[in-house]
Parts: sequence; structure tokens; C-alpha cells
Amino acid sequence: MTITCGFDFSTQQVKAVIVDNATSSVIDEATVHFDDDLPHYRTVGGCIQDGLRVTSPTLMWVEALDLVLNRILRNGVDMSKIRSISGCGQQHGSVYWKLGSHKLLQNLSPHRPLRDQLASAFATNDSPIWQDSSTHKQCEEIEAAKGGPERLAEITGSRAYERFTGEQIAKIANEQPAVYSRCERISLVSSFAASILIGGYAGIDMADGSGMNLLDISTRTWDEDLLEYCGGPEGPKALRRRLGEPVLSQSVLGSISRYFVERYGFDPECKIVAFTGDNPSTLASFPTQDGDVIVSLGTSDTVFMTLSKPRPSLDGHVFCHPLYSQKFMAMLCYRNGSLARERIRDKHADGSWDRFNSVVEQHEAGCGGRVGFYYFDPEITPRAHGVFRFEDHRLVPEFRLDPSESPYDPRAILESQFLSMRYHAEAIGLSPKRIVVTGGASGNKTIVKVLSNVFGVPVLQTQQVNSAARGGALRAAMALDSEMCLDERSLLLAAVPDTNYSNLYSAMLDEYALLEREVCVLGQF
Ligand code: ADP
Ligand code: XUL
Repeated sequence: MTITCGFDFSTQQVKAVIVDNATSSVIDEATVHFDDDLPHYRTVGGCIQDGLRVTSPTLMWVEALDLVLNRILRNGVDMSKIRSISGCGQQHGSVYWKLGSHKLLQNLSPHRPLRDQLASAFATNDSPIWQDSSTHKQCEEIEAAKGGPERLAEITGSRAYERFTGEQIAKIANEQPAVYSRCERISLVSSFAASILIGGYAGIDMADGSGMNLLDISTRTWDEDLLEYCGGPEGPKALRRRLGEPVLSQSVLGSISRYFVERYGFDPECKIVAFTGDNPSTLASFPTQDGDVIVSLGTSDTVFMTLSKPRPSLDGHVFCHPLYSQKFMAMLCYRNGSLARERIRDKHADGSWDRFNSVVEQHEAGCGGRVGFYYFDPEITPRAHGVFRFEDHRLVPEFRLDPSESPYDPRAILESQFLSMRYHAEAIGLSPKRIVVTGGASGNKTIVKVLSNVFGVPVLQTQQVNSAARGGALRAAMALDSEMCLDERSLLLAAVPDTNYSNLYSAMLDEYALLEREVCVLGQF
């Protein structure tokens, strides 16, 4: 039996899965939840928020890697049987390695934990992550530097977004020149994790590299004008050196570092395959067909599918594909995903998903003309901040309720989240024939039913959880064995649409779009 290992360095946790290559199924797994397992970093939801600035302690991710491996070992996994490893990270987050850290990585002692040895390896201890929206100024400047938002989208697959790594680097290069000048190398969360495993700097893979506003997605090289803008006073050459050259997502980077061989019993021949972003990795975990759209309901909600030709627009993103060097993936991203649903659950259902579901089920589809927008944090799609409720097109502070009625917010948040996905997906040319749903909220039958009705298509699911980490393990296997492919039978029907409800949601789309435009004005930030 050959096995591979996949990691997911996500927003709230690090997950590791062990996959049996013959069946592509997960045979062991472990998780380290940042807030609960590593409370000394004082994160909430895996990060630290200070106004629009959102970061995670880089060292927390380092410590989590040792801890998750210890848990896998304790489960009795024979690490020497693992042939290859890959994985993914939350997209856009960046790590700033300090001068001299390459040497540190090459000489890690197996006798001391990573946390102790890498404590002084970073030029800044705080990694900006995808929830950051503090770089509006840089967004305006970078679009101007590349000849406007359309041109930037044509080249890099996306117009400027606050969370994209180029904007984050530009901010540090200009506003914290001391941090930037003592930085030897910049990694994404994905390539940072791979760097520790190989004991040296790992290249940024092209799929995750597409989330930086720096990569030309057609030539798959860094764009010189964008390096010039993002590199600040030190210029483009210095930034190119810090980024290294981008690598194909399916590249074998090398063998695992001695640290892991001696501390955990890995085979010294175990190969490390380039890590990628969590969304590309999820895409790689499913045997999708033409017309399949994946909806991931995790900390963020995302919607994506494979494309043969890039069609960049001002809405959404186009990334290089994580498996096929000639293909692309299109994606939408929502910041107010699970955490916003949790807030509504806590307010109206005492923190219970069962109670939340029964409140949702008590109302008819469409909430009788009520539409709510719940952007507790500054939203990405669309760019707006605040909570806005409309009754028969009129803005109201709260939905009016008869004394016998249960609250509308639980159903209203699901409907507006999914109407937004449908509306923006259509705007970038994604019209699904089927949806494959994944992520923490995908086990919730009520949520999945509303999703199916809003899109008017069947929703499929796999029994395998942790699809981003599993995608890492599968990519690790496929990089060594190009014959390996995914089995369509692993997808099971989870919901079919009710035509009456789907027709009603189709009829609501225009109205939804009008209200969303109004909310973008009301909720400017
Ligand atoms: P990550 O983005 O960190 O990988 P996950 O995909 O594991 O996160 O999703 C975590 C989220 O899943 C939690 O924030 C939680 O709100 C949500 N979740 C878990 N179980 C349910 C459920 N039964 N119904 C709705 N949401 C759920
Ligand atoms: C994608 C995005 C998020 C993160 C965290 O563009 O910002 O989905 O990858 O999951």
C-alpha cells in the first residue's frame, strides 16, 4: 500500500490527512485548531484584527506543523510509508523570512522543536492574511501603474484587491522599509509550509501565485511593471530576488528535510510537491466534469470551476490551474461566509446549528419580499461593509415580525449569500449544470437545500471531508504517478432543486442586483 500526506494551512486550523493512493480515500487525519490548541497566540478565528489590518502570527503556523505531525504519529501512522507530501495554504497571506533564514532552514536540528529554531526567522512576526483590507491606496496605485483595472485584470487575472499579496508587499516596502530591507525571501502561506518541509526556500506555485496581482497568467512569469510598483524604493530586481521564480504547481521540489526524517521517521526519499492555495487544492480534489461548479463553504465562501481559456473581468478572479499547465480556474470569494452565518446563529439560535436550521425551515423561500445583506466585516464580493435589510425594496433597521413569527435573518442570510453567488457567477460566465459543495458548512442539509434551490441545479457532495488537505495528498500522488485519476463515483447526490422555489429565486435576481448596488453605496469603506 502506498500512502501520501496532504496539509491544509487554513485560516482557523492546520489539517493533515493521510490518503491511501489505491482508493484515494483518507485513512487518517489530525487537526490543530489555532484558537483552542495554541491559545498563547491569542488569535480569534486564527487571526488578529486591528481595524482593517488582519494578520496571523507566523510562528503559530510553525508551531502548528510540529503539533499536527505529533498527532498523526500518535495515531499510529507509519511515517516511513509516506511516498510524497503536498498541501495548501489560505491564499494571499505572506511570510517575510529574515536575512540568514535560508541557512537556518538548511540546518534544523531534529532535537529541538521548529518553534524554538525559527523564532527569529522572520523580518516581521505578523503575516498579513486574506482578510486584510487595509491596502485600498495600494489598489488604486497599482491599477494606475498598469493602465487601469481592466488591463490589470487582463494580465494578472484580477483587478486590484486589498488582500492580494502584491498590494501587501507594496505596503510593507513603502511603509516599513526596515522590515523590507531585512527580508531575504517572501513566501505565500503555501510556499512557506513547503519551505519548512524541504529545509530551503520553496518556489511559489503558479496557481497560488495568481492571487498576488504580480503574475502574468498567460506567460506565467512575474510582470516587470508590477514588480516595479510593488517593490517600492528598492526596485523590481530586489523584489524578483525575494520572490524567486514561480514554479509549476505539480513540480517535485525535492526530498523531505532531515529534521522530519529524524524526528518523525519519514523516509529520506519522501518527495515534497509544490504547495498551492486552498481553493486550487480543493479544485484538484474533485473529479469534476464540464459544467460543474464547486462551492466551498469554509471560513470564506468561494465559488470556482475549471476554464480552458481565461476570461478575466472586473468581477472575480482567474488563476492558473493547479493540475494542468494549459488550463485556468475562475473564482469568486466572499469574506463573510461561515463566520457571518455563525453570528446570525448565535443571535437567533443560541449557537445551535440544529435550531438555526429549524428557524430557516419555518419561513417560505423568498422570505416574503425580505432581503438582507450581512457584511459584518468589509466584504470582497461586492466591496461593501455593514448590515442592510430591505422589506419590499425599503431599507429597514430590522425585519418586522409578528409576535408568533421566528426571525427572518437565518433564512435571509443564506438566500442573499447564494443569490450573490449566482448573480456574480453568471457575470463571469459560470452557469453550473451541477454544484459540488464542500467546506465546514457543507454537512448542513438545510444550507445545502437552499443552495440547490437558489441555483436551480442538483448539489453533489463527497463523504470525504477536508477536501483542501485531501487535494494536497492527491496532487502529491499524481505528481509521482501521472496515470492516477480521480473516481467520479465518490460524488453523491446531496440535494435536488424544487422547481417552484428555483423559479422564485430566478425572478428575485434582478431585484437582488439592484439592492446590492444600493448597498455598495450605503456600505462604502
Ligand atoms: P477553514 O476555512 O478553516 O478550512 P472549514 O472549511 O473547516 O474552515 O469551515 C469552518 C466553518 O464551518 C466554521 O466556521 C463553522 O461555522 C462551519 N460549520 C461547521 N459545521 C457547520 C454546520 N453544521 N452548519 C453550518 N456551518 C458549519
Ligand atoms: C481566496 C481567499 C480565501 C482564502 C482563505 O481568494 O481569499 O478563500 O484562500 O480560504
